[in-house]
Amino acid sequence: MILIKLGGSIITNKEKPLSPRKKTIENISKNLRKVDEPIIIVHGGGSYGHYWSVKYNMHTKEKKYNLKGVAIVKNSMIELNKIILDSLIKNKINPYCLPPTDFMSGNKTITKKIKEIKKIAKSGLIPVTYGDALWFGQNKTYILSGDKIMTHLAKILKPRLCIFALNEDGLYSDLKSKKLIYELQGEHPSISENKMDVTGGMARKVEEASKIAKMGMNVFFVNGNKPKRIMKAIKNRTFEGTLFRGKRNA
Ligand code: IP8
Repeated sequence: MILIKLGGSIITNKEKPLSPRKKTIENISKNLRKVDEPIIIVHGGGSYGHYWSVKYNMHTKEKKYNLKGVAIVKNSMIELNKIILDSLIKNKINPYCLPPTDFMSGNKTITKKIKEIKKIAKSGLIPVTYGDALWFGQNKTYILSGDKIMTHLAKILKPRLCIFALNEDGLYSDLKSKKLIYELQGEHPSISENKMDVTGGMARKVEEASKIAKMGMNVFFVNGNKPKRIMKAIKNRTFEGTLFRGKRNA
C-alpha cells in the first residue's frame, strides 16, 4: 500500500487565492490510474484552506479561533477536495471521500476507523482525505495539516511507501544552488543546524517524514510536476527526489 500526499503548493497556485492548478491535478490523476496497488491520497490546503487559515490567524495549536474562520476554512477545503475528486473520477479512478472528522476525535486518531481505510483502499476504491480545521473540544479548534495526517495514517497502516508530491525536486542542501539531497538515513535535518530548505511548509514535512522514517517506512519527496517520477518510485523503486530511508530498509 502507498500513501501519497499532494501538497497544497502543487495542487494550487499559492501566490493567488483560490486558484487550483487543474492541469497538474489532471496529470497526477492520469498517472495514479496506472498504479496497481492500493493507494490512499491526502491533500493539502494551498490557496484554499491555507490561505483562509492565514487570513483568520488560525494555527495547529488548539485555541478559540474565529468561528467564521473555522467555517470558511472547512468550506474552502470541501471546494478544493471536490476539484480533486472530480479530476480523479474523470480519469476513471473511484475516490472515496473521507473528511478527517471521519477518523479523528479531537486531536486523537480513531484506530478502528483508520484500519477501515485500509480495507476501503484494498477494495479498489481510493480513500481521499485532506488537511482541515477540526473541533478539539471546549470550544477550541485547530488546523490539522495533511502532513500530520500522513504520520497518523502511516503509524497504523504501515504502508510500503509514503510519497510527498511537492512543487520542488525534493529537499535541497543549499537553497541557492538548489543542490538536491538524494537520500537521508535516519538523520533529522534541522533548520538551525544547516541552511536547508525547511522554512514554512517544508519544515513540517521534514518533521513528519523523519517521524515516519523512524517508524521504519520509506518516505519520498518528489516533484509533483513530474508525475513520471512518482510512477518510477512506485513501480521501479527508483527515486528521483529525496528519499528518507526507513530504518527497516536502511
Ligand atoms: O496544507 C492544512 O493542510 P496542509 C490545510 O497539508 C488547512 O498543511 C486547512 C490549512
